[in-house]
Order: sequence, then structure tokens, then C-alpha cells
Amino acid sequence: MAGAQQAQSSRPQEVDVVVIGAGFAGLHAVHRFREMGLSLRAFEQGSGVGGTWYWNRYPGASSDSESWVYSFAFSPELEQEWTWSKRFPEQPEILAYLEFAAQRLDLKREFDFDTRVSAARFDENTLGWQVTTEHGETVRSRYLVTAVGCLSAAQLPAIPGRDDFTGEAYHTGQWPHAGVDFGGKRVGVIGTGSSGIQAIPIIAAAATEVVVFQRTPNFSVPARNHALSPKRVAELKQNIREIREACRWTSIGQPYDLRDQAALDRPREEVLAQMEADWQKGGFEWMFGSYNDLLVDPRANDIAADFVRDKIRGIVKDPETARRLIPTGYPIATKRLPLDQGYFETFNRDNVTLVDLRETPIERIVADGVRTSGKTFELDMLVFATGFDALTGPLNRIEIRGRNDQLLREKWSEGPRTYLGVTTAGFPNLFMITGPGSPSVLGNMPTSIEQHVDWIAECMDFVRRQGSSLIEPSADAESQWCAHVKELADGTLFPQVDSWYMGANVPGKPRVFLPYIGGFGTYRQLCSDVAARDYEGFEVR
Ligand code: NA7
Repeated sequence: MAGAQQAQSSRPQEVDVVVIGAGFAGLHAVHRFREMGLSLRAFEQGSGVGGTWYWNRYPGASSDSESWVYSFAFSPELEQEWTWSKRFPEQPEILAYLEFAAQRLDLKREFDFDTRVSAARFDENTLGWQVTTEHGETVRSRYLVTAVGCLSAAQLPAIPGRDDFTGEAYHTGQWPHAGVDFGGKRVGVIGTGSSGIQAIPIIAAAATEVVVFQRTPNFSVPARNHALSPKRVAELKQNIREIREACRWTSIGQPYDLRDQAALDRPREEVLAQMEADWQKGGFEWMFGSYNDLLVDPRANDIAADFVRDKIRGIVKDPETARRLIPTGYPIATKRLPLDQGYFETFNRDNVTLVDLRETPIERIVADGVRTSGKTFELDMLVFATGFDALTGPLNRIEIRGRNDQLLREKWSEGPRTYLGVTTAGFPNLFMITGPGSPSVLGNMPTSIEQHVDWIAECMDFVRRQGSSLIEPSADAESQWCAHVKELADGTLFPQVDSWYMGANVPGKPRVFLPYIGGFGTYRQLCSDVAARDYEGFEVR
């Protein structure tokens, strides 16, 4: 321990840039900034690299992106040396990949692990940041770059009696590293978002009994994950450069894009046949490599929603259970669409019970289970798959103060305000990788991250070449960007629904559509145009 303290204090206290986080974004940023010759410090609250994938170790945790693009695109060597085993990468393999990349690029030595940044304050005198860690160290930097993730601030619901439960209790986003043994246990799962939907089939196969507490039935599409054959791997490795470049310009950074046609313009039988073919392929392509009106026209959305409802009816044997599982009252994919591996099939198991909380709400959690208005379920374990304070949560949990000591979370008290989703007025020299108002969670995260890291690096270089030391967006540019983000969202079905995209899952959080929905390729072009016009909308001095 004394050695660790010494190592920490021997690091520089004054650097060009501080990076917070050691997930995909932090690792990429540290690599890029170091290549530019910048001095840096990097902090990570976990004990190792991985970010989201360090914490989300629940059974079934998996990315919904095709593995070959869920990785760093900047290094052809990494691309060729690493081989993904499956179409959709699972948490242990993603974490192993990030470990491998960090090792191969020698990134770990740049990080102070087990070190949460508690506060960061912009200093008007030095035109830089003072970054303070929970251990009390303060580092000064010209730039502050947050790589804190979008879905990293775990959210425990304020259910009465939550802390009275005497059995084991876990949040999916803070899963024990030693693993959890479900054998011989009666397990309650609260929440049927992506995490619950991924975890429930695996828990059900291992536990004696599983009780699923469902508040809102969710749509879900089969992942159809499978091993990648050596032939497929070879093909992918050979064409990866072209695949990457194509992803950079698609709407969600994946190797497929919306077809240039509307479902409502095509004969119904043709649309249903196409949906069936895409359903058999598995993955997000079913929705996001599909017709371009599904998320904007309720009549088109109904076709897709009814398609999935029919599938649920076909899979779930008990008609009452099927009825409870079938989502109604909101458009499909306006709550984040999960991919699953046998989720609906799990409800055909004898050891799985579905509790519809709209019919029988939870009254309280008790010492040995969960009491609903219908009955008390005796349980040995509770799994909270209850989600995250998305996008703004990870930033707001740090005491970030800009000019005039303004607190970021106070500035954002009515919703996040950013320019391009990466900067915010009044907080000079602060860059937020995949911040609110950028495509972030609506796209393949590593593709989003790559674009932000490159853009930030080039922006810093521009400031340097000007002989300047400060860059800050104007309040006008920020207002226009926020209006643009809102206008795009309002043109879709998303704002009609209570979802984490809208901040609706966190009590008191302002109801604002958080990401940019204009498409990843379009966003990339807009950011490049801003740069080409000498960082239009920014003040540089
Ligand atoms: P989500 O998608 O936010 O899902 C959380 C689930 O927990 C959802 O079904 C919620 O129901 C449910 N929930 C939350 N609070 C409660 C209470 N108090 N009682 C009952 N049920 C509750 O989180 P995930 O972790 O699944 O996924 C987050 C993202 O991570 C995912 O979309 C991927 O992008 C990766 P609700 O729908 O609010 O009625």
C-alpha cells in the first residue's frame, strides 16, 4: 500500500489533460493523447480497465453490437491479433479484449485505479482544471476529458423496505466479481429491460425458482448469437477496414443501415415477409436495418409491434402469461429494444413465475421476500435489473464546476445543455466523450467513441496551433444545438414514452430526450463541418 501511495505521488501534479474512466472511451483517449505527445493523468474508480464491462458482470451480459465492430478501429494490429469467438460478444470476452488492448498498447501504467474523481473545478486564473480525487489528491490540467460512460450510474429503486431484505441482493450493474451461485435458490428479478432480459434465462436455468417482477412488458428481438467460423473470421479480418468505414457513416454505427424505403409504401405481405427474414437473421438489423418510417410513423411502428406481439403469442404456451408479456400502449423500440437469447421461451419453464406489477404492485420488500398487493413471494435472492441514471448521471455524480463556480448538475437542472454533445458553455476546455446530445447510446459505442476522441484530439491540436489555450462553446451555439436535438427527437415517436432515453426512469429527472437522433453519419459530418469552419460556434483564445 505504501508503494502504491508512493507511485501515485510520484506522478505529475500538472499535466495537459486529465482523463476520467478506463472503459473503451478512456483507453482510446489516453492512447490518442499520449500519441500526440500530451502529458496526462488518468483516473478510474474500478480496480481495472473495462468501464461498463468491468461492472456489468451479471449472467448473460452481452453487447448487442456485432463483435467485429465492437472494438477499437484505430489499430490494424489489434484488429488482426484479436479474434472474437461469437457474433455478439459476451461480457467476459469484452473485458478480456479490453485487457488485451490495454496490455498491448501499454495503457494501464497511465491510470490511477481505485481512484474516483470526486470534483473538478475550472480555474479562471490558470484557464485550466483542478481535478480532485476521493483520496484528496489534486491535479491541475489544461483540459478535462470525461470518459465516464453513458450507462454507468446504477439506479436502485426506492421501493419501501428495500434494505430490510436479509437474503443476497445485487444490482446487475454492480455485480460481484466472484460471481453468484443461484443453485438451490429462489430468486426474484425486478426489471425487464435489456439487463433483466439477458439475465433471466440464465438465472432460470440455474436457480430452483425465479420470480420475475415486471412493471412494463418489453419488446425483444432474438439475438441468434452464434460462434463465428474460422472462414467467417478470415473474411471479416480481410474486409475489416471497409466494414469500419461503412459503419462510420451509417445511422447507428453498425454494419447495416435503414433501407431507403418506408414500410407504408410497400405491400403489407412484402413487409411481413421481409420482417420474418430479418427476424430469422437475429440482431438489431430487424429494426434498424429496416424500413425508415418505423420510428416516425405510428402506423408503420404498429406493423413491427404487432409482428413481435404475434411472435410472443406463438412462443409463450400459457395464454395468460403471454397476455401479460405482450407490450401495449407504446411504440416498439422507443424504450431501448433488447436482444434476447430465449427470453420469452423462459416463461414456459415450470420454475419461472411472472408477476405483473400493473395488476399487483409491490407494496414493500420484506426480510424474506417481496410483498405485492396479491401475495408475498418468499425469496433467497433479489436481483435489481433496474437500470441506470443514463448519460447525465455519471457526469452529475462528479462535482464539476465551471466558470463562476457553476455546478454542472445545476446548469443541467432542467436537462443537459451541450454543444455537439461534447462540450458545454461555461465549462471551457471540458470535453465529454459520448455526452448527452451526441448519438452515444443510439449507436455502436466504439464507433461513437472513436469519432469523439478523434474530434477532441484535433480540436486540442487546433487550439495549440492558434497559440491559444482555451476553447469554449458560445451560449448561442449551445442553444441552437439543444433546439436541433429536440426538434429531431420531436419528429420521432420517442418522446411519447417513459424511457431512460427521456430520463423518465429517475425520479425528478427532467424529461428531455438525451441522445442525438439524427443518425451517426450525419452527426459525424456536422462535427467535421464545425471543425472545417475553424470550430464554428466556439470561442478560442
Ligand atoms: P432499463 O432498460 O432501464 O430497465 C430497467 C427495468 O427495471 C425496467 O423494466 C423498469 O421498468 C424496471 N424498474 C425500474 N424501477 C422499478 C421499480 N421501482 N419497480 C419495478 N420495476 C422497476 O435498464 P437495463 O439495465 O435493463 O438496461 C439499461 C441499458 O444498458 C440497456 O438498455 C442497454 O443499453 C445497456 P419500467 O420499464 O420503468 O416500467
